[in-house]
Amino acid sequence: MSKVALITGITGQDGAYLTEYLLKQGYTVHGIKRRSSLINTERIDHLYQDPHVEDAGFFLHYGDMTDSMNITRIVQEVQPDEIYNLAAMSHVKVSFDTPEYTANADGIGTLRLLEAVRLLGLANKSRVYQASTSELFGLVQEVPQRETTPFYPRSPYGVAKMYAYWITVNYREAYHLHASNGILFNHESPIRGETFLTRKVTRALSRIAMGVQEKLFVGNLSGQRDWGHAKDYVRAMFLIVQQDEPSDYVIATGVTTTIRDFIKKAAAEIGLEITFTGEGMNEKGYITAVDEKRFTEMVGDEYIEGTREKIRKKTETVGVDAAYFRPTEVDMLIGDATKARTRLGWEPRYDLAGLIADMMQGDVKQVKKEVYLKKGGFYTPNYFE
Ligand code: NAP
Ligand code: G4F
Repeated sequence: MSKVALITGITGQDGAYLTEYLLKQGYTVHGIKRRSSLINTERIDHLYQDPHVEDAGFFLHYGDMTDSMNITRIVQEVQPDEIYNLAAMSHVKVSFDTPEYTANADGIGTLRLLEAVRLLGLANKSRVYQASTSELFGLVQEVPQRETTPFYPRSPYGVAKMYAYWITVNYREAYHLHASNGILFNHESPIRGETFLTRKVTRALSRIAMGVQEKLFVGNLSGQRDWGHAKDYVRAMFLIVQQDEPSDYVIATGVTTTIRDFIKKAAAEIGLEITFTGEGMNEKGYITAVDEKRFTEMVGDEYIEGTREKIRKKTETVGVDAAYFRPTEVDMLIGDATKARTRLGWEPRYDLAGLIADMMQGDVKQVKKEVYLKKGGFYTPNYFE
């Protein structure tokens, strides 16, 4: 009999990679998706299996973390061996706009799931993974951050996730659930949501290179993040759940990079040199050189003249827009994953260069498709956020 996993947040970045990983391990996977007015299962469509087929191993259920009865019913129906609670309103900036909803879905939602396991008498059967976050460290009290570093969240999202972290620990201690927190630092990929910083950058640079976007607007350029690849991080989730004893683990690369440097590195991946001048709101980024061989290989020679012109005319390519500042910011994150390395034997396979290469390739391909459609006279949306 294959093991049964239930994944909340299955339509998200991590949900998609984890589903793929677990299916490869022979698991039967059940996922909770929200009803939306348009189909939003793009990240998992390649994994879809017709439920009418006899040996189907992948099932989707409608649900929402704000609905206790729904969560309880699904847990009862699925009787999972492992539950990965990945569902969340996961955008830090948006959490300032929707603080109550964020607390409900990200904080109380975790309680709903744990309580379902307890009330259904599944405490000895269903292991729980809780998607905790480096946002818990917020105004960092120690560098680098490890499992023992005190928390100081800096957003409604961070505070909601702090509740979720501690309620997971409490259910472990009170009811002996095999419940663990993965304190994951930022992890990205070609299927990262388009409004998170890395994807916004790789997508915008690809569009700028091919002449379908003029400029990239960002907020705080000096923030620092410890960025890893989501594929490595879902492997860590799985390893955490397989341990005999539940525990909490920091998952990070141990390397931190400023947003400014991320932009420069992503541009360099396609042969563009970006130079920043000025400070604060007046900081601006310009394309100052092009490695034409690299650019031709990665993007195509038909776009080189447009790039040369941007260099000649000193076109502003990156600008700062205060709309992207947060009321309270997390300035710097860098994780120490020694516990995960020693106890789980987990090591990231991607470094930042590998992550950027993967993301830039993904977005150049996407934008080529966009350009192709535009040339064919079809409408393509812009999606600026
Ligand atoms: P994501 O791409 O934003 O995916 C979030 C998922 O949660 C989506 O499937 C979303 O559904 C679902 N969801 C949101 N609200 C829900 C609700 N009320 N009920 C049911 N489902 C809901 O996030 P991710 O990057 O994959 O991250 C996965 C988890 O890890 C999240 O809990 C996040 O907070 C946490 N985390 C992420 C990182 C990171 O760097 N990626 C780091 C640390 C922790 P829709 O598709 O319908 O929106
Ligand atoms: O990509 P971000 O929005 O990610 P953030 O805020 O670090 O949160 C992500 O990682 C957390 C783990 O630490 C997760 F828990 C959370 O769910 C999410 O996945 O922003 C990264 C940095 C911030 O300092 C932000 O202020 O980039 C800065 N930034 C500058 N300009 C921007 C922008 N962020 C976004 N999203 N958009 C901008 O234009």
